[in-house]
Amino acid sequence: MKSMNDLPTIKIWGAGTARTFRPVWIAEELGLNYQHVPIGPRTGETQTAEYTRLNPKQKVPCLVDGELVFSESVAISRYLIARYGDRSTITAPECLELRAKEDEWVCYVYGELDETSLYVMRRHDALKQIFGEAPQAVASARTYASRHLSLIAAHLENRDFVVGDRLGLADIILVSCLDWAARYDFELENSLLTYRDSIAQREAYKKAIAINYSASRGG
Ligand SMILES: N[C@@H](CCC(=O)N[C@@H](CS)C(=O)NCC(=O)O)C(=O)O
Repeated sequence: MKSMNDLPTIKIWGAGTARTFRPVWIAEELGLNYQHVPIGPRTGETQTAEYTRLNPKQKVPCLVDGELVFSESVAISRYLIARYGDRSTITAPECLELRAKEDEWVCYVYGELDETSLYVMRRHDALKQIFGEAPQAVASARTYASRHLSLIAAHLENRDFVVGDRLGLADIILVSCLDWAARYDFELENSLLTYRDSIAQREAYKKAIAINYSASRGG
């Protein structure tokens, strides 16, 4: 738990996007003593020599934990849960079968909703100056995402969490994508809305939203 006297060894770099939200949310769920460095992806702050040494990809988020430095929102999230989580906060499922199911959902939601749909929409609309304007790609990514959102909505009928009966990594990735989809005016089905609204009541979620989106840095 946080102590005002301990200097944080954990630094989470990045703010303003669904990807940067994930590690911040987990750090808040875990009550970690961490320093948040709220650089934005499109502000030039990822291009500095200091940051490029940490993450040559020049992308956010990035995690520093003592000597360990790495990027990728899913990898960072999984690491924080594995290293600092327990049953009183957030943890990976104990049994192999449920861990496999969790992995299936994390890969599915990250691969199909985040990378293949929402980020494609972002690249070829808001970021069209960089990646090129492609209305057809944006429209087809929207249709594609809707189909997968419906499959996920069916899974979440009468369920509070994606896997098992506790908040887990799959929920962190899914809720961050649902928030993103809502910002892109997707009409979320009732089961998705109920699921997301219930998780959004968590104090750690609310705190992470305030921290991650306090300044508009999206990208
Ligand atoms: N797969 C990476 C994606 C990271 C990523 O693309 N981050 C964006 C912001 S959401 C970024 O830093 N973009 C800046 C750039 O591409 O130059 C993850 O999940 O962390």
